Amino acid sequence: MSAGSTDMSIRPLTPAIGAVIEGVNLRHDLDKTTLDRIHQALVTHKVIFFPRQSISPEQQRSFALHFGELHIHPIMPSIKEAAGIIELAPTTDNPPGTDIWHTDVTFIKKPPMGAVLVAKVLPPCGGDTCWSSNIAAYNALSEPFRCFLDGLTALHDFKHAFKLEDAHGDEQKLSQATEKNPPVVHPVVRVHPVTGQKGLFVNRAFTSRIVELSKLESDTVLQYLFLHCTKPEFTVRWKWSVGDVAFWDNRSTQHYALNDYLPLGRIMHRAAILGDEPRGPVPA
Ligand SMILES: O=C(O)CCC(=O)C(=O)O
Ligand SMILES: [Fe+2]
Repeated sequence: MSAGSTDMSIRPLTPAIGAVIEGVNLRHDLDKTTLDRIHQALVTHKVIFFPRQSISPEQQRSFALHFGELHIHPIMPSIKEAAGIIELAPTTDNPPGTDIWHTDVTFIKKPPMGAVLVAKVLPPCGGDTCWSSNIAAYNALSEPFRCFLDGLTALHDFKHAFKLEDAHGDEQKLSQATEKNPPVVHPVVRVHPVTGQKGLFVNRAFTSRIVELSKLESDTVLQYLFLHCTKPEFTVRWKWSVGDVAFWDNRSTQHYALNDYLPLGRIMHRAAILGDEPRGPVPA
């Protein structure tokens, strides 16, 4: 069945980031107009929420594939029902690694343009997720500081974030993944490929070093930027219900999954959609 976009409504949650989309059924095949409107809402609001959709892994995969190929994670296996969908199901013995502000998979040359996350099992309360707009964060900086950052590049490193426990103690898997994913360089300020807006493109999980600065300068500037990006004015916080779907623009945001529910269970399914190579404001 095909679903049109006539009933689709978009309700912004904050001026900087986040909107709720209703009147669209992600279980159906969506027509081009609807998909275009969803993509436009994604770029404008940076994270969009579709409440209580309850889509299957196959439907999640089909929806995500409208926007690009899915990323296959080097150490997090796909679920058996759908290649490219990973399950996040932390336990006390295997706590989540996502309670840190991060942009997904920036350790590759062409990081995901976005990701689609579905809530499968939730604790009675807790387990919210926060997103932050890197564009709002950039715009709030002073002009001289923005100019300084515009000319810089930074290393993003798989091994900065992933440790042995993330590979379930499998040393070989981790060392192979580390070898296959050497550090990559991205601009510190990214020009959004759709809107041309500038946004910060560094994150605490993967950005290890600003290339053009001394180690001390780099550490100091990065610590400031990591903190600055999480100013509440740039953020939105989502309280999940089972079946909710979040779709974020991974080119212009970071996110943080609150780890406040263990030992209770929380299961999420994520599809990360491959994107383009980040471009900076100053030609390389
Ligand atoms: O569990 C969540 O809410 C988000 C986890 C996360 O960082 C991700 O799916 O990329
Ligand atoms: Fe993430």
